[in-house]
Amino acid sequence: MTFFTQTGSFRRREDRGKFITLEGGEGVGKTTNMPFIQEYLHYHNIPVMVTREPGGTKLAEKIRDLLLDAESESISEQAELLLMFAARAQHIGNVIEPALSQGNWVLCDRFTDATYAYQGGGRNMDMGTIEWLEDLVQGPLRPDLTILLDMPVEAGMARAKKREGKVDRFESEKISFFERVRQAYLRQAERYPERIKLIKANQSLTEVQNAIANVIQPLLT
Ligand code: T5A
Repeated sequence: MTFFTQTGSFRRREDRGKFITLEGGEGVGKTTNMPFIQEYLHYHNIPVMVTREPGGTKLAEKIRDLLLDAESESISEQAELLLMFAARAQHIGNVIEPALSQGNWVLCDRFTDATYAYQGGGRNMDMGTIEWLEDLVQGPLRPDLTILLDMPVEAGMARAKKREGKVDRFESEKISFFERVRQAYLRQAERYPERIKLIKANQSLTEVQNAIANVIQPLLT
């Protein structure tokens, strides 16, 4: 996935921008749909900054490299969790909050729901600890909208495998890990039905993108 953080050449708005996150398991189509959402917002004359987690700043991208490196020394679950939130703290302070407060919208490929899914679900870590870190690092910041792309794990992994490139540290986990990730995402969606909108990812790209446009549309008014 190519990392890019960019703002459109639009007039700044007086209001605070909206924060949209895109979530889902491996190969569900997050990276594929980011440019579509960006263009959809541009079409509606909305200045948008596109970013990702872990990552989004120079330091956070270095943390990402450490976390995804399949050949690194074994990383403890606690270290993994804390590195995710360390990267997030940098990202929020240096990129997300400044953009939102200047009236830009922020579109982020994964955010804290991924921590609930991968560290909470996949690694079976304590959800209360994740909540505590979420409050510590984010304060009141939560996405205005989270688009959760969902499909059966094996189908998503088959899609992901078709892509070129090395398998990262997470992608080398067992299928049972990704089943737990998926279930944790679905529980998050049940817990926050107003914020998290579930979209079936195993439909044609056009159908997925129509569904995405439908869930973004109410934010535009
Ligand atoms: N992580 C992250 C944590 O553990 N905790 C955290 O808190 C955070 C923030 C990051 C890793 O870090 C972990 C989770 C991740 O393992 P990543 O690169 O952000 O890694 O995430 P990946 O899941 O690895 O991203 P992928 O690139 O694998 O999946 P995508 O982006 O969902 O899938 P995409 O868009 O590349 O699509 C896969 C293939 O499917 C095709 C595409 O063309 C592509 O070939 N495709 C479709 N084909 C048919 N029909 C459709 N509708 C299609 N949509 C896409």
